[in-house]
Amino acid sequence: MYPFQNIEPKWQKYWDEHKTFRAVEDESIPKEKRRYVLDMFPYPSGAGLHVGHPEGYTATDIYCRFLRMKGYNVLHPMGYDAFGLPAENYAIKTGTHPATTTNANIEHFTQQIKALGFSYDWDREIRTCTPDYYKWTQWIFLQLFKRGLAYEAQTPINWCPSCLTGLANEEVKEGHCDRCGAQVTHKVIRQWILKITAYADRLLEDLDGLDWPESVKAMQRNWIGRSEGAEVNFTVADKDGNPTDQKLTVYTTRCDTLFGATYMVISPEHKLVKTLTTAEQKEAVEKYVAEAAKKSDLERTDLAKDKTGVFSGSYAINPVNGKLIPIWIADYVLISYGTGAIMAVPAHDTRDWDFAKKFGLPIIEVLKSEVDVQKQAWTEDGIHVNSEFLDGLNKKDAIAKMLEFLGEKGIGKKAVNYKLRDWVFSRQRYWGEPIPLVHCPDCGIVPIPEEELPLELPNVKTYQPTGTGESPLAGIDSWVNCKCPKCGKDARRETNTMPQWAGSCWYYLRYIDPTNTKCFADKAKESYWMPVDLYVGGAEHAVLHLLYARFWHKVLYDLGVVSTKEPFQRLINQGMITSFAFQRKNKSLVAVDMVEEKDGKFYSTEDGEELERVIAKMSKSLKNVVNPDEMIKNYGADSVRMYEMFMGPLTVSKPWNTQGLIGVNRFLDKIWTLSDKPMTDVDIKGKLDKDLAALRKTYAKTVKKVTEDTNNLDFNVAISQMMIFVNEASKFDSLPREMWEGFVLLLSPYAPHLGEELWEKLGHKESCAYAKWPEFSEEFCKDDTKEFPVMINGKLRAKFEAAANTDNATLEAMAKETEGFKKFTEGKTVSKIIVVPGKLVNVVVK
Ligand code: ANZ
Ligand code: ZN
Repeated sequence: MYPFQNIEPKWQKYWDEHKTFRAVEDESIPKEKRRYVLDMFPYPSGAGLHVGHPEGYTATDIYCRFLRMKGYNVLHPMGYDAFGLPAENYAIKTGTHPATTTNANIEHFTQQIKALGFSYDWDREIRTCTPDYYKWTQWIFLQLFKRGLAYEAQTPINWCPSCLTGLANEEVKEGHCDRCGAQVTHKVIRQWILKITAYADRLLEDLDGLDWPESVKAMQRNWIGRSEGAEVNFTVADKDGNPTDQKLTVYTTRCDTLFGATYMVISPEHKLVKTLTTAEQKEAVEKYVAEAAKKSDLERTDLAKDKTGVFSGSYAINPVNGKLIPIWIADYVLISYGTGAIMAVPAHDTRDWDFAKKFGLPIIEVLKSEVDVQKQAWTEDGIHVNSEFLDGLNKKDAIAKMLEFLGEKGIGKKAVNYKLRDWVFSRQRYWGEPIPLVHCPDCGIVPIPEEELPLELPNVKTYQPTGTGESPLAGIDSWVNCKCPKCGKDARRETNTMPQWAGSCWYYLRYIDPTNTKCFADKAKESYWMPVDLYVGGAEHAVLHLLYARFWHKVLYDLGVVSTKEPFQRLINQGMITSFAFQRKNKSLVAVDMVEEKDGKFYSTEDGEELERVIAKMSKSLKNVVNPDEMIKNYGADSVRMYEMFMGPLTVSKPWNTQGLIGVNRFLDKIWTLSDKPMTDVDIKGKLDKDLAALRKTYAKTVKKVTEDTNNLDFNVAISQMMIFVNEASKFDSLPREMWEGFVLLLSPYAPHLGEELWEKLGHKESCAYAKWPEFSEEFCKDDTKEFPVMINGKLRAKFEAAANTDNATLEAMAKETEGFKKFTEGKTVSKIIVVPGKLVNVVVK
């Protein structure tokens, strides 16, 4: 076994001491020869590195090493997303300061990451929880505040009763806390909110220019959810059916169905609920409103849920036909979308139809339907009917005509709505960036002067959230009580902190200039490197981090402090690394330590049931979590790196199989053995004997393929090609030195420790990190071809070109395709074709 235990630490030390991968802003290198390659930085959890981390990190590392050897100036940094709840929850349990836990975890992570030999510029390491970093997170917040993009509001927000904190919409998955799984409730508390909706259109439009997976772009588009429709004002009627001054405005995407609007619905939170409720309905309405408040949005909008509602007692006038239509209150209409009120068209909307059926409201067909709308809703397109001036028109024309009608009457206009909500940005927790604002009884909310940043997180005695909507910081009087920066009178600090997303919204900018004390990044350096050319990370960040970071970046762009509209030009999502588990007939999974293998079959050690091996997520309970440390210890970092790249294409999900890792380790062993062969000084571009010429061809193909595949991030394919070369080279007693050097360089981004060691063994005094990437004439890739004569009855009648080693059947077929063959056999019978392999084709005709 090759001595990776010695080689790997040796080169890691070398790179560290020589700062081999330090990136310098060398102005003589033109923009097109610079690359910024970014990894999603990890949250330093107590569990340490997962095998999923090195997957993306190895991919970018290979790519960066390749680029450097191709003469690019490469920025490739690493850091830690270090604020977050786990450290704080641990602090609650043990009293250990979150900073202590976080720093210990970071030490562990760093040691693990360094053991994999990644070519990061460690001088640029950042941690989002250090004051010199979050000083700038706070600074950016103040810029948002000063531009009116951060505002305070008492709003019902998603509240996790277990984490005791407010959550952003993005942190709620199907009504549950994304972090702990508890059912999310609503709570009205004072919040800081960022106006991401002000950027909705730009966040949408600029997606088009990004080289991102279509799936991620689609998720962002859906999340932003731009909807084009109309706002229509209905006049509320008095009890005699006469118009009043009161207006009710609805949002609809189908104003063309107005003739089919048979009732209206307002949300239970709508501000007109009180006004519209008549004395007779008061009791029922109040009861209903109280019930609705207890439900989550999910429960309320679930299509399958039984519709509930209550009549307000009031009517509105349908503007197109003057008919009186009842106004209902129902919780399937959300206050947070559109105007919180709708016109219901039960014939053509499923929710409205369910509701109308339940409460006996009229259903009027206005789109020619292929079903009986009294029996079910028709929600597809149809020509307009029962709609007077719209009859016979299609959807597009009818909408246009209706908009014209509404415009003329001054009762409606085009409107755009978004699903995207403003970002609830404050957290009632300790371990985050303090929000740098002061509440002054006279001056209101006053930002802390920028030169006083960072506003440092004070030490607290207890980390327990108060649960009242105040963070643990609220308990430290000495910190909370302060002087107003504007008038100097007694004031109080804001005690909410920022969410974990804040630090990761702009970390890629800090890497550019991590120690700058004057600004978050020097402008010249920023434009030297930005935008990020390649960003690799997990697919789970499609709408959270990747949307927030784009938003902040655009704000910074508007401030003129960054030079690009978008932060991440190209994005790649790595596939998930899964594992195996074992399944019983009843589909329940058995932990791997309860399984024994006999003759390739698997059995439960408990009861002997035969089990099926299936692919499953790694989980503690299935005991199938792969520990990267153990793998590095047993097989070496180069093997782990190369195996993770060899498992399959970068972007697909694939199961870990230690047997595969062992195979890759043997491959590296074989390379080590090869390096002991005598190296000759043959000129590999000159004339070679047959065997060496064949090896040269494989080498030429290997240079070509590994170059292309590495550039395209098709690492598994590149590794296969290296394996082909090594197999062939192993058959030789000696190797041309030039060829071996070239191969070592091709290998070095993949197995950098072994690469460096073999490079040194070849007599080089310097690291191969910046050695010139091998090139080799494509001429030599070609298979040797030769000319095959076609003899017909002993006479030369045709010739064709084919590879020398072409098989007989192919040669015969090719001979038959020649003009000469066709001409001289026409009208005759071919009685025999004899192929002399590698020489000629003989044809006998009669
Ligand atoms: C009449 C109508 C007729 C509608 C029809 C649909 C089909 P998107 O595309 O998602 O924007 N709506 C409006 N505000 C709502 C709210 N706050 N809560 C629940 N539903 C609301 O959906 C817009 C449509 O959803 C609107 O168009 C409205 O119903 C409903 F055949 O108006 B429509
Ligand atoms: Zn003041």
